[in-house]
Amino acid sequence: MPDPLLVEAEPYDYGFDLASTALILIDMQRDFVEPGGFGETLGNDVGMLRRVIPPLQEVLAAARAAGMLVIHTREGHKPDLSDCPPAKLNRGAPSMRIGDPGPKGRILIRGEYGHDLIDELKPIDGETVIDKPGKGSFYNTGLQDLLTAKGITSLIVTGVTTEVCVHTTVREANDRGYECLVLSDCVGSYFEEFQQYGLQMISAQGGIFGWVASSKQFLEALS
Ligand code: C5J
Repeated sequence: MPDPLLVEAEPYDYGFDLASTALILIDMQRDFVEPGGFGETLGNDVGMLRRVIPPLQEVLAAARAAGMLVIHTREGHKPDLSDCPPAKLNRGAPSMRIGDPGPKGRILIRGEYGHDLIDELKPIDGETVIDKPGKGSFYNTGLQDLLTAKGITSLIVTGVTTEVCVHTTVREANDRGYECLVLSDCVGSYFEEFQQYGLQMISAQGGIFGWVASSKQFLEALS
């Protein structure tokens, strides 16, 4: 067994090997990072999330070059909304609800233009796209079976938003025994303070949910 690669991280170095580690990109969808989608209907400035795109492009290219398993997720629902609980549908006071017609198609509905992944981070052949109805990537999806089949025990976590789908996924993964490294500049929030506290919550208390490092620190370990 080769020595693990080491990333300088909080709260301490994160060790991983390429064969048992996957890069996961959470919900880099037009509905969250472009105007006219779900994120904006909730009153958010989607520009806040776009800053993750350049570092995430670099990480994605490096992970592909290293032969790592790459997984993308998309949050969204069936056109008949049968997988969207009323509690989710009716929550808050958005200008448009899930399923309503928007400038990029029906909000957060599978098959619609806005639901799809942004052009800058499109999957390539062989990469899995997990469609998820919830905030977490494990709930009601085939993610765990896929990771088990591929022998994956560690996850490099990126995507949006830090305190919602990224956090929920990291918590779900941590409870299932996966070792998660969250890349601080490759996850984004509409709220600056949630970004800071969201990251601190992961690595605090000796790494209660996992580790946090920058994309630069991760790329240094890969090189
Ligand atoms: C949200 C997500 N924020 N992908 N979804 O509703 O974080």
